[in-house]
Amino acid sequence: METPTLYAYYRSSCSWRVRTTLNWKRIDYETIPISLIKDEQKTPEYSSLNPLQVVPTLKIDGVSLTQSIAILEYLEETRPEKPLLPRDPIKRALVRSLVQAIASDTQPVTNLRVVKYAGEERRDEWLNYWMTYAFQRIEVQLATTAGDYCVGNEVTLADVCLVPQVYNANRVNVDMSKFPTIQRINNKCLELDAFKKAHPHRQIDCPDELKEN
Ligand SMILES: N[C@@H](CCC(=O)N[C@@H](CS)C(=O)NCC(=O)O)C(=O)O
Repeated sequence: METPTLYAYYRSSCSWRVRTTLNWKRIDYETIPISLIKDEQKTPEYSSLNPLQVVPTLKIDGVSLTQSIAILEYLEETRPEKPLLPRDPIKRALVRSLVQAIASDTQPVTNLRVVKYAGEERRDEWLNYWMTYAFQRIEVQLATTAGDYCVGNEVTLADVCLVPQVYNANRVNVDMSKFPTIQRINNKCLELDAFKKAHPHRQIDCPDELKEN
């Protein structure tokens, strides 16, 4: 079987979700960096793989898959070992609710093209506002679902989505002391190899000044 190829940007939270899931499920893959700073997501070559002109794209099983959550669900359905969705339908719904709170309600308003349109001079204030807003609500939701991780004591897709969002929040100085549950879960996930290996600072396209081993 051909090795899957992930088209990704080191700092993209959506790319990080896919990296963590591939690592968690012990799927070997190659990375092809797509620089969002250089607008490489808009080149004709890349657009032919991903007409949405965003990262990530995962080439796997003879197809190019787009949309990180669709990719995570595909990996879960085709590689069910080391599951990231609970068996219990209620818990699954709780996981998917948190996934959407991050992937559908939070990341889109903090995305590069949205921030550019809102105005570069407002960038950090805009990002800080929307991530603080989201975390205030997610922290309350986690009070009813969390154990060691977002939903109970097993790692799920909710954790996979939460960790990159916390990294982004830290970049714009969101006051994370207001969100103790989110912080605790984030720190616990970052002790796990799958999350550590997927960290932006360990990617081949990470600039030298940020790179970690
Ligand atoms: N819903 C998409 C969002 C993809 C997305 O917005 N990716 C960002 C990086 S996290 C991107 O490529 N942004 C480029 C741009 O806005 O031009 C997914 O989950 O894959």
